[in-house]
Amino acid sequence: MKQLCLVLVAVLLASLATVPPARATLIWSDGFETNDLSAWTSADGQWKTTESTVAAHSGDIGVDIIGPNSLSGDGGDYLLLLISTVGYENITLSYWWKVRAALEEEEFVAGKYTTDGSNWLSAIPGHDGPLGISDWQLSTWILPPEAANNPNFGIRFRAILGSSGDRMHFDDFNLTGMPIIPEPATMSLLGFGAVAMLRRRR
Ligand SMILES: [Ca+2]
Ligand SMILES: [Ca+2]
Repeated sequence: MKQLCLVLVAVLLASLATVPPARATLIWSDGFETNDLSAWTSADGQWKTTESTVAAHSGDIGVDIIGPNSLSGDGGDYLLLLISTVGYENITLSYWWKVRAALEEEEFVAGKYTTDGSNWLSAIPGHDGPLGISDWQLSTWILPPEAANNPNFGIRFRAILGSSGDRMHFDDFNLTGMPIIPEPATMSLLGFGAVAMLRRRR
């Protein structure tokens, strides 16, 4: 009987060992190589793809934002993505950006996220003027727990640039998360049974 219990425990441990560790999984990405903004929910005003080695961090194409941007209504030109993160936790957004032509004071391309589809919260870091011309830089947003397993998650970039002398490029957006793995209830019960049997033997 003791041997049977030991075998049971060994089988249980082996089955636990074969459960793969959760890995960051790609939920959504855009490197703009299709030369359009179809991966996004919407893009207005001056948001466009541009095929040029200067505008692309990788491949041939990146997204381009230049002034002047709309100042009507809520003001600015918006690049918007509404996307469900249901089934994922530890949500992270990364992307590359550069300043092609300098931004002055009060000009910006503000990146924000939403967890309810309507209220927008600041992410770190922003792209606020004054900003000098720069090479490609990587931004990584580690989003709060409210962004996880959320059907109303979204990101947006709002551009307020004064003139055609203000310009930025973005490329290689990656939204990742860890798949939420449900508790293996049957396995726990099995383990509990094996331990209970061992205890009874003592
Ligand atoms: Ca690209
Ligand atoms: Ca300007």
